[in-house]
Amino acid sequence: MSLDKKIACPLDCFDTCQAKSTDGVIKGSKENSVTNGKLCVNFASLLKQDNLQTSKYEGADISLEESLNILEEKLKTTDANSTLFYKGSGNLGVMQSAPKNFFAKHGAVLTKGSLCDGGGGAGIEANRGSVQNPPIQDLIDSDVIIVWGRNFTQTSSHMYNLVKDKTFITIDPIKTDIAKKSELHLQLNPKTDHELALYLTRLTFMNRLDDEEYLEENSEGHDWFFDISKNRPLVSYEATTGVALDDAYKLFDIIEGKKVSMVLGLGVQKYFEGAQIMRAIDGFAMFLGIHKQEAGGVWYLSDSNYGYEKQFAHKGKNKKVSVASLDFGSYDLVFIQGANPVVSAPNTQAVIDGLKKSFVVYFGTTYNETCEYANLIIPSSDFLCKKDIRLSYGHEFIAISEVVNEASKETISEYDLAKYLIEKFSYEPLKNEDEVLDYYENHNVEYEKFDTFEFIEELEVEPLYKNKTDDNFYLITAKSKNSLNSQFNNDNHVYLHPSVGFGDGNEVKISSKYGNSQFKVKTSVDIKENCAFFYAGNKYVNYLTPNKEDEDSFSAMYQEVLIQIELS
Ligand SMILES: Nc1nc2c(c(=O)[nH]1)N[C@H]1C(S)=C(S)[C@@H](COP(=O)(O)OP(=O)(O)OC[C@H]3O[C@@H](n4cnc5c(=O)[nH]c(N)nc54)[C@H](O)[C@@H]3O)O[C@H]1N2
Ligand SMILES: Nc1nc2c(c(=O)[nH]1)N[C@H]1C(S)=C(S)[C@@H](COP(=O)(O)OP(=O)(O)OC[C@H]3O[C@@H](n4cnc5c(=O)[nH]c(N)nc54)[C@H](O)[C@@H]3O)O[C@H]1N2
Ligand code: SF4
Ligand SMILES: [Mo]
Repeated sequence: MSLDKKIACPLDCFDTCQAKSTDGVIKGSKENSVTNGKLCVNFASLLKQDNLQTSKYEGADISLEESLNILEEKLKTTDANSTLFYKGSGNLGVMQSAPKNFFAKHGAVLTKGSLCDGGGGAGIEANRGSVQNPPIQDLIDSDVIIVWGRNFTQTSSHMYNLVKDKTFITIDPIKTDIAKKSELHLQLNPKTDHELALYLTRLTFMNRLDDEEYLEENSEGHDWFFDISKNRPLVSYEATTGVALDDAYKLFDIIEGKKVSMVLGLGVQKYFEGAQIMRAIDGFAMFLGIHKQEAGGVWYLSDSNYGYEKQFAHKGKNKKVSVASLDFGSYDLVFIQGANPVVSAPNTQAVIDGLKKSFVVYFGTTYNETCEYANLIIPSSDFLCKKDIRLSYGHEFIAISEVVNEASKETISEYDLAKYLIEKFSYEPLKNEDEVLDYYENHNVEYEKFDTFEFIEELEVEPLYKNKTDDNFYLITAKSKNSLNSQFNNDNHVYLHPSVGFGDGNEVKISSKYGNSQFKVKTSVDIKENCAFFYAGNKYVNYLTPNKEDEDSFSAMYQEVLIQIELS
């Protein structure tokens, strides 16, 4: 008789799929209603991937034992204040947090903020106290879904599958796949989402769709928020957002009397004032009464740890630096786990210059671009060899991983590496692995609607369009179906609308005030004329992006930039 083993997809993705292995054959689980028996192309790539099998020191193969000795020695001879722990999201299992426990106890410098959803999360938290998604059934039970700054069909294909027959409205500068399936596409100018939210709030009032009594009882500051929306004539909103009044009215024709959901993504918040922009959008949703319905609601990247006690938490007085603006070069020892900052972090040139100045330890599963600058490489055991649990930022289900394959003796899991170091330094031991996993498996988190919704009462957002000329472009990046951030199949093209004067195959030099790089052009009518589009994971796009933090959450703001394009 065959025995199924559970496998959680470890990839950084809303869907958090549950797979299973039966006699060595891996398939999506049918018991998990979001996975519903299917896995995706990125999971297939993950299974086929060439994983690191040997440690390397200054380019030469060494044994795991030797590499751990070098690591220990380096940690002992380097001032903890000059040691940086940097963790990415290559694997989102809960056990990935074990090494941070060691580095926290060691007194190393840690990071704060995010390369991902930080600004938007700070905005929702300011409005509602926490970033939690409603139960997935509420999405399934809604009639109309407004997809706002999210590449819904690509970045959460399983969640999309559950609702694919609904009526969609998409708000995105790019004609994405979901925009093409939508009854209405508002192809707004980048970084005008807060203005569109105010414009729509105004129209909500004009259409008498707001509920004064509900707002009085459940929120604070709605009158202020409404006042801001009244400060400008509708035609001025039309001009800056690029959304015609007729189209804005259409939105209300579609949603009137319907149960409405909003599915929000990263696109709206990749800017300096990302939190304020998100507060305005979420404020519009509240003004419209989305939270008062028995179905529907607002979905973003929820805080997947919400309601859980962090099992590897250590309360230390560690210095924390912004992940968006840190300088690798100011540390003597940099430990990088599950990340590829040379491609994924902002300002690639600054990342490379910094890494060259310090002793870099890379702990990961694959040889990526960052490994080129690593002095020591330690191979992590791959996900099929590790016990783990994945919490989800898309929906409320968790996924479980059992050990399917035996790990090679030359690789080590995150938990075992942390345990090893903690023993060597005689720090307080980690919680037992099974105890940690049991906790997550058995702890239920309920969705709690907010107590009081706090509207943003003043908005101060510096528009990018102020400095936009006919000669420069907005920079847009979005995830690709065939890659997971910098993992798997990278596409290094720049995509431009055919009307802007560059042809397919043209070689161009693109520059911003942060740097420049060469790209090959592909044209597409799906790209708004004033935008240059790149897939996340493009090896060169982050030469152009700012290594600066947003105003609220120490997080990256990849799109707070205008770029110039010339033939090279
Ligand atoms: N296949 C696949 N799935 C993934 C990932 C992957 O790499 N590949 N990555 C995972 C990760 S790490 C994350 S964080 C999530 C993110 O998933 P999403 O939230 O979908 O993030 P993005 O694809 O970055 O951007 C979403 C959309 O925002 C639009 N956009 C850009 N600028 C603006 C703007 O100013 N206003 C508006 N309204 N829209 C704008 C873009 O055109 C894009 O369609 O996806 C996860 N899922
Ligand atoms: N311009 C631009 N830049 C972006 C984005 C964007 O939209 N535009 N998106 C941003 C977002 S949303 C995110 S989340 C970040 C992601 O940025 P990162 O967190 O740096 O993610 P990746 O670049 O995918 O690199 C992950 C690495 O983790 C390693 N890995 C995989 N599995 C394991 C494991 O089990 N253990 C260990 N130790 N290592 C493992 C792999 O070798 C892989 O190279 O990128 C951000 N960068
Ligand atoms: S959709 Fe996301 S969670 Fe599901 S298998 Fe693909 S990458 Fe993994
Ligand atoms: Mo992300």
